[in-house]
Amino acid sequence: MQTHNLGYPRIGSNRELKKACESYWSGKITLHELQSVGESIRKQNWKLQQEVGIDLIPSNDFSFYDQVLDMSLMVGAIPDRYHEVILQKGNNELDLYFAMARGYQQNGLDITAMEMTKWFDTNYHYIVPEFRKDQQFKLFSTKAIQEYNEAKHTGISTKPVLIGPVSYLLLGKEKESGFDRIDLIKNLLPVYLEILKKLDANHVEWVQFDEPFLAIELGAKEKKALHFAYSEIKKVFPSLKIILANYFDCFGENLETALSLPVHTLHLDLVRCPSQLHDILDSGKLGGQKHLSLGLIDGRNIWMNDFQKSLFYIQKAVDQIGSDRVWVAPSCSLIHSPCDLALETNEKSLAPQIKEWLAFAKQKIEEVVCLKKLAEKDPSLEALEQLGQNQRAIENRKTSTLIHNEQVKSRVKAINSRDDQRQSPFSIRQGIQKKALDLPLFPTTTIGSFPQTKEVRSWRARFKKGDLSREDYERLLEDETRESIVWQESIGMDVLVHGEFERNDMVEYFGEQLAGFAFTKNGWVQSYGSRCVKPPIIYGDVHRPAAMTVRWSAFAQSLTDKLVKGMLTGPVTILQWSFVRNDQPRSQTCTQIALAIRDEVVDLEKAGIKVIQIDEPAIREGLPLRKSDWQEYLNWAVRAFRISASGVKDETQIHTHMCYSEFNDIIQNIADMDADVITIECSRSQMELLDAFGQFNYPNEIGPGVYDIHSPRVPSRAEMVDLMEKAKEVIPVSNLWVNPDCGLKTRHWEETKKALTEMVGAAKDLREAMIESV
Ligand code: THG
Ligand code: ZN
Repeated sequence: MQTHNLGYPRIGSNRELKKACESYWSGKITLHELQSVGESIRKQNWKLQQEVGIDLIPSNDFSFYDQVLDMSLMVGAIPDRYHEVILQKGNNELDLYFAMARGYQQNGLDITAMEMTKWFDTNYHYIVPEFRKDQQFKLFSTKAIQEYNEAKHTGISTKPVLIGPVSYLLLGKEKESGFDRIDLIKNLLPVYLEILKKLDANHVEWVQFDEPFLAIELGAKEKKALHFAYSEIKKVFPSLKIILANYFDCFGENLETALSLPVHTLHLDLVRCPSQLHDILDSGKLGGQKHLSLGLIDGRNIWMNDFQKSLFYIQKAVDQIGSDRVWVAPSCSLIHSPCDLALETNEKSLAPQIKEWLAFAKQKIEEVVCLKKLAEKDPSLEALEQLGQNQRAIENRKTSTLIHNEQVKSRVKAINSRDDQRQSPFSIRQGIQKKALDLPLFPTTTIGSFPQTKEVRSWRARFKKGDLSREDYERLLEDETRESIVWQESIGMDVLVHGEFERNDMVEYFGEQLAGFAFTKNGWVQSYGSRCVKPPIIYGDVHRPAAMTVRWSAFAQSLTDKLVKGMLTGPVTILQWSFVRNDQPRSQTCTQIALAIRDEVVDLEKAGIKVIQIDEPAIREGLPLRKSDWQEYLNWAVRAFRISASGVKDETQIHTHMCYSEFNDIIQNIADMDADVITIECSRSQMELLDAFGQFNYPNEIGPGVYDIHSPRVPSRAEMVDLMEKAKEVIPVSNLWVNPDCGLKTRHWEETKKALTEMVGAAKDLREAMIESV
């Protein structure tokens, strides 16, 4: 039996890489200094895994920005618009790479970044490869080979990790019509062979190919491409040992395809799909050669492994195929885990009793090694002791009084069919709200957050450190809020927001105030590029001990006669962006959060807030990978939102907000959420998205984002009028709102003020045009 790891977090346990990249981008350190930070992180990760005792350690799992972009650079899939950058930057590969990731505005060039999208059902975003009809590939960057050699110099023979050629193509996007990107496999494969040839020349023994699309329904063409690619590789490199990794779900209907590929080892995610071990062993199709890598340690969550359960699976595999053909591993790459639990020493945010139940990346690889030791014939006393400790912690978690709250459980049980219904249907509510709120046509609003300036961040940092008293901190926040309210009034905004200056992350902020949540000081996980999130940990039954946002919303409302919108994060998004307990179904946890948010909504209404937004940007990304599992998820997710929104009177207007377009396939479910108003992102797709809403006859009100907040560019009044004119063609005028397409937290005040002033002007123009046309 052997152990291996699929990938180690590269951001650094103190976010060294994030800091180095951002310093390099702002010109504070040199390229050379950045390179040496990368080198030191790689070395540390290799050494750490070696010391823990991992048999086969990955390389090329490091990345300065994203592993898919790394692959694009390796196979030379560089969109034409970056050729100017190559000319300016000579052969500086990393600057080209960052230009592709972040765009390039220098020396008279203004080149847009490549698109970014979610990596399967994670909160990690990758850079989408762009393909053209006549796409050519050629070996460009030799990163995988360099890193393999670098590790070898430190005395470690690593296993380079590459995104498999089929998944790499499927991850990309066709940038023109008239071809199917999977057909590019013939062009692409020779470059993969070239990479392998160079690795082979350096005596590589193992290569890991990630083909996570094996967890999703594949067509005949994709299956054929898999056969083609891996047969060719086998032909050219008959003795190369390939580990083919699938993760995040079952092989399912792709199992036969996977079993028929000429690879040395298949990696299975036994956390997401434990039943597949049985399916494979009993299929009779594994043959007498193939090895199995058992992904037993959860790479997507922070809970300690249940050794006894894992040993059961290991034993089963060993019994049937023999110990020599079994690997023990994490379920997927550990980039989705925080780095090191040992850094969490603050007992206030993470109680020692809870910490005892957790494992971060470093602890997870220790678990992998410990499982191997325990599965050996005569485990050492030390290993047995660890097993005992593990069992005690698992038992203690099952029975802990910290987790279970009977009141919460019985409240969930008592939910009835009226609790997820507003008092009247929308058609009636709309009239009541029009009267109660007295808004003009094309009402203007924003999504909630205003710029979080350096000052605002520094107040919070000082307050958290204890360098600023609570009174002083709150006074500063009140001043900032007052200023924002006065300014919104001055430009004639219709529905104001308080600005959310008191908040850090939109999930963390609520997690910090809800019972059943714990948090870390340093549990960072990469979200995209240098950006990280610190997901809260939901360990127990969730409830809301006290009002969370009422103080700030009520304060803001007290400053103005205009409407101030209350701002909440919805239950599905809180669930999706947290580490969720694994001892009950996610739907159960989501319902508990929904009740807590419902309490907040009701309290906001009591405090005189008449418009309340419950953000659900993550509802789409929570979709299971396989379409056949969608409906079940959508049923409970939509119900959770409705529970959170339905405790109020008809005249209270509930808004929701979603980012990232692509709603076409779930539009019925979005309508079923029954929010009175939905604001959506669609300025980048020039209102294409609205066609879906129009064709569907979306019944409720909509605010199609009229400008892209992801760029500092100030949009003109005329172009926003234009976009709304397009919206008018598909949505009734009485249902339309005017707003930007997302929160303004990451923008600066200067461009925010200009853009919103233009936006309010655009709404005015639209109203005047309506009067003239009567
Ligand atoms: N919160 C959470 N998850 C998310 C988002 C979020 N996932 C999807 C999307 N938004 C990801 N986008 C971002 C955008 C910015 C940052 C992180 C994820 C970001 N992070 C700061 C950083 O890395 O410097 C740290 C934030 C902090 O100090 O708390 O800017 O909004 N949960
Ligand atoms: Zn958004």
